[in-house]
Amino acid sequence: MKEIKFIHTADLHLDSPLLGLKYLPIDIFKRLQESTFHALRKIIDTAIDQKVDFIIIAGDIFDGEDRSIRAQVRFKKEMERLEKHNISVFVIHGNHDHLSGNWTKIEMPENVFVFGENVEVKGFSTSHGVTASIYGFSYPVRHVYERKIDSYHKEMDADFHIGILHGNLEGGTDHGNYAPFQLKDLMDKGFDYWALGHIHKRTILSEQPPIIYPGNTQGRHKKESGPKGCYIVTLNEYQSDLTFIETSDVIWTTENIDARDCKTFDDLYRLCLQTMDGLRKEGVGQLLNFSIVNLNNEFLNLQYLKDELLDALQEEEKVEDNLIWPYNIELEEAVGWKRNELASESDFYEEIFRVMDGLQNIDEMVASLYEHPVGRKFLQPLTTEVVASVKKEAEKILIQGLLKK
Ligand SMILES: [Mn+2]
Repeated sequence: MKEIKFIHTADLHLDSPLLGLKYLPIDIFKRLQESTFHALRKIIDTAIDQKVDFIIIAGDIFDGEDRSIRAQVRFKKEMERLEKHNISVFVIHGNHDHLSGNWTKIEMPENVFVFGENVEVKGFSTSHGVTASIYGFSYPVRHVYERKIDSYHKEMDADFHIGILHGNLEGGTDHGNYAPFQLKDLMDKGFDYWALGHIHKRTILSEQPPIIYPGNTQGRHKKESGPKGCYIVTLNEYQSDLTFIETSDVIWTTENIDARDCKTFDDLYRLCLQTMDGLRKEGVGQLLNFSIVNLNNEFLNLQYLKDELLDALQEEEKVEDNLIWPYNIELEEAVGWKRNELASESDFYEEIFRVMDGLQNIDEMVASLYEHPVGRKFLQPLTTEVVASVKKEAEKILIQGLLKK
């Protein structure tokens, strides 16, 4: 059977700073500073361990157009490790590490093939004689708005055809509309795989043929949350197989906490600590944003509370594999209200309470939940007490929501 196996990665942004963090202890700062390199090393370890035929890097290897020397040297070392294992690397450069940047050129070893500024094809052959044609181009300048997709054409007689493209799926609004394409453009080329880069959120645009944004390899700010990584791809004549490999050393997380039962600072502090312990994950660090809601109205100065709480939580944290670094706390107070006061003040609320009191068919309303094959396993039996507490809770959510507006 003809088969090839490779790693598809993109947007490594080596040496990128992580944004939105203040006053980090030096050893935590150092770990975060290393995180993009950690991801690179993980990719290379995986390639060697899995004995892949080659690696594709679909642009933005380097974060800045100056391609920091530190980043280039580290990248070169990792490429040399691959060379020792006879693993080739197919590289394109994207909008961040485009070819016109002002960078000091460091020669890469011979197993690294970098695509030029026009779409070109490179041939590859495995030790078993399975062949692939690999297509791509590097950004000559930062802004490439042309439809470069029109220059990709199936060439050469190969077992597999793979396109590499750093560009934007048209219609997405959050990213620079570089080298834009539509899904159909890629489909129509008749390739076996499209290795995309540019969008940092992992996205599978198509499964057959696979058209994939693997996302970046290490989140760099709050919005790039959750695990990040690359794909191991196996293609044969009949099917494709994709395995996601997590490469991020540190992930960005937001955790919601309901503080309605906390009466004192200590209660709140303990609840946060407990939550952090529940989140710990072997071998992965986390940058944590706490979103605390329903905070008791008796807490006065919220800014002070927030600063003190953050300090207290950070105080105990050591740089260990399963580090959790709370970097931000959002506080939202519960809205206080009294039923009879609201009802006498406003006809609208009086009407709501009248309807709530008259509700008889709560069990019908939640029936679909109780019939759900998975959901029902987690539910308490629908006793009179449960019905009453559901009703009470619903009223609370509704009124608090209305009062906040
Ligand atoms: Mn990028």
